[in-house]
Amino acid sequence: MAASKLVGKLVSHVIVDLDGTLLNTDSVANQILKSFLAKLGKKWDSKSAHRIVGRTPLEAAAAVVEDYQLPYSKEEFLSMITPLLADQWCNIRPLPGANRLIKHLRSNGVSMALASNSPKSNIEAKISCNDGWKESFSAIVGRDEVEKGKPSPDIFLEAARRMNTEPSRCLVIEDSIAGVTAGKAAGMEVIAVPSIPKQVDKFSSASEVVNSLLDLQLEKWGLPPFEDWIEGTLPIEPWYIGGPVIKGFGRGSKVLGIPTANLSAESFSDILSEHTSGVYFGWAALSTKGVYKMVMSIGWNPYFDNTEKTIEPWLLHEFPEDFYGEELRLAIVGYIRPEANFPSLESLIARIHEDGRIAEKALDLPLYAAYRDSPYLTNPLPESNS
Ligand code: ADP
Ligand code: RBF
Ligand code: MG
Repeated sequence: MAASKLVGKLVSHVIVDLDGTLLNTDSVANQILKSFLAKLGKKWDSKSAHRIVGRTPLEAAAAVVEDYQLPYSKEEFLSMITPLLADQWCNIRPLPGANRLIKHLRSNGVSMALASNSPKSNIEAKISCNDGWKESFSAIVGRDEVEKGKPSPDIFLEAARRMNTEPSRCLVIEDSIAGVTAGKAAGMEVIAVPSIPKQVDKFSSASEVVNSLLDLQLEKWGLPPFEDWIEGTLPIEPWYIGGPVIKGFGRGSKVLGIPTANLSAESFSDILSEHTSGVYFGWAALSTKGVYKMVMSIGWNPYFDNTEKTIEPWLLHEFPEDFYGEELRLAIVGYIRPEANFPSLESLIARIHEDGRIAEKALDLPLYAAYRDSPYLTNPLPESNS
């Protein structure tokens, strides 16, 4: 490994946060708050979600009580919402790359701790829902086991102590600003994986900011590298979406010379909240035409700074005409890179063409080629009842 590749100090131990870093807690918490507030005749605005991320439960409760002027004290509100959350703990899904990270560190014998602002009993309940997680951590530290929660360094210092190591030997992985502050205050290297999009500038104190756990390059910290990348692609657990092709911003063909057959992001908000933004690839079926190779971006297109998340599949085939309204089904089988900004339109276009070549080639590998025959793509469309 070239020394120039190292971005920070060499580490030997990893400390990860739980909610928002390994688990998609926000998605479940948002659903619960939404229905709770609806009963009070109030509308949950996901934009205030940033006031909750990375806070202790009581701080988060205080923020909601204040934002929505609820007729309860923060303690009362917390005691009402806690059992609703506890009921849903096993419905909280691991974030993309969480299982991969845990398995990788464990199989390479790297000691790993879990450090969370939640009480220890909540942490244990949540991780017990995921096979192999509890055994993978050599220490688990909850908010109730130290004097002060994040952004104070106590939780991380205690985690290092229980792993019998120095803080300077630890790498923290965190999604929240409070967590990044805490890790830095503990004298540790910190990788930020922000839960809230478009807030990257707020994480400038982190040693590095990555888009998702899929983008971790552990060799930069002297840790064993992931070895599952194949020809510039990362195999993922396949996922499937489909629907009628809708009108996009009208930019793909016109501005980039790259048409993208957009799906309605609104209709897939649940499944999209489970997948991080980025460039993915797979197979695309058009009901009347056939199955084609496909590369796509999901996200906010940083170059155009969109306010909406969009799904932009580019089918790697020349079509004589548009196919708006036609049913498009996608099997998404691999990941290429995070969405990025580019200094010029030409460099964005060049990068998308490179993504296309990577996808084109990778999809011939048996590992990915097998999904061309997925029943989801090849079965006739269900009869419409309408
Ligand atoms: P929009 O912003 O409306 O999505 P685009 O310029 O991105 O417009 O063009 C996308 C449309 O072009 C698709 O909806 C589809 O009908 C058509 N199209 C033609 N060839 C392709 C292709 N290879 N991949 C995706 N869409 C294509
Ligand atoms: N837009 C970006 O701003 N940054 C990207 O990194 C990016 N990557 C893309 C990769 C692929 C394979 C495709 C098809 C599109 C990508 N786009 C990206 C989105 C592109 O800007 C979008 O399709 C057009 O803006 C059309 O709306
Ligand atoms: Mg498009």
